Amino acid sequence: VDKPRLAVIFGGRSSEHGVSCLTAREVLAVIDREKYDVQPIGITREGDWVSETAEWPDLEPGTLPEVRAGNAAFTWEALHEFDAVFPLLHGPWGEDGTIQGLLEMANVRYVGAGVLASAVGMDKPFTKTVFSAGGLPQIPYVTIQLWQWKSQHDRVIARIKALGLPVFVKPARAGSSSGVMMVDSWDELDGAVAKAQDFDPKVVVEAAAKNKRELECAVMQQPDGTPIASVVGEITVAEESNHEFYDFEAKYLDGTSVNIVPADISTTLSERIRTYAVQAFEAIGAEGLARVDFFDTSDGLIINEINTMPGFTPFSMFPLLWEASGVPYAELVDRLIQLALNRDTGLR
Ligand code: G1L
Repeated sequence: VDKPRLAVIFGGRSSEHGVSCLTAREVLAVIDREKYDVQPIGITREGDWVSETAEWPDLEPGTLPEVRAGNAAFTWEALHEFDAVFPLLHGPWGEDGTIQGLLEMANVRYVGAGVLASAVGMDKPFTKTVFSAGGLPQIPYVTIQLWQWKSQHDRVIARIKALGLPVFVKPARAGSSSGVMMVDSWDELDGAVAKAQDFDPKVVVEAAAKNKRELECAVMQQPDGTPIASVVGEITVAEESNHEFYDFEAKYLDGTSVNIVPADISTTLSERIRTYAVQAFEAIGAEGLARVDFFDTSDGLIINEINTMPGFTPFSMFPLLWEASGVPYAELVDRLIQLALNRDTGLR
């Protein structure tokens, strides 16, 4: 019997290139080669596609996995030869859905969310619109299109000031935290918006949640398609970090955060989060997996975002949450591959 042929695609032009390579190494290390024929495919920082050997990254201990630019070029036409693709990358501008669109065009099944859910999940204002329609509780916010900032400046400023200080200013579609600023005096607003606009002409300004705890929940589809929620985890700032009130920097900018799994919260709160996480998954039409992030604030529980391409090393929150829910990393990877292989696309 032929084994299913599986491609793992990693690297890419985004700032997450290195993270993607590290993640691919971990995923490739746990895929059962008795069960699947595995082809690693790298994308260089310049955007060139290369076939890697089945043994990639095949490294000296202590060196970092990299895409080997000198290898044979991989051409998109070859994608349809695979039974499933594991796309471990973000679009170059964080505008996701692009790799999924390419895989749709190639008529190949893949792990994770489709074009629409991937793109919605990457776009903060659009996610908020969909979450509102799904009845999920959110923090007040204002979306600024570049043209509004230029031609309706005063009106936009009035709406932002109604949020109250402090506010967070964020590019609408930057995958990571680049271009994100906290504003605690209105004089800083113009500068912060200009900075966010360098990353994306569309910007969101959000009210800052008070006394917040950041809680995360993982969702994965069962073989029958039902999405189920993991235990809940918390992200906290490491004790030794000397950030005073810029917890934000510690958590998002220099990685001094700590994952606590499961979070020390009440069963009531945990159950509400797990229910909302599945609702959020359904609201955006996600497939396969997603991580859903919440803030528990003095004004109540708020949903922050959904990530259809979450951190995925064995030490990232999504795998840790499943590990604590009884699904170890290798099994998680296998379940996601099986979901992709069995996906009923209706078209093929
Ligand atoms: F394919 C999945 F499962 F949908 C998937 C795709 C991408 C899961 C996780 C990721 N994550 C990443 O690619 C990254 C966080 C390593 C960014 Cl490059």
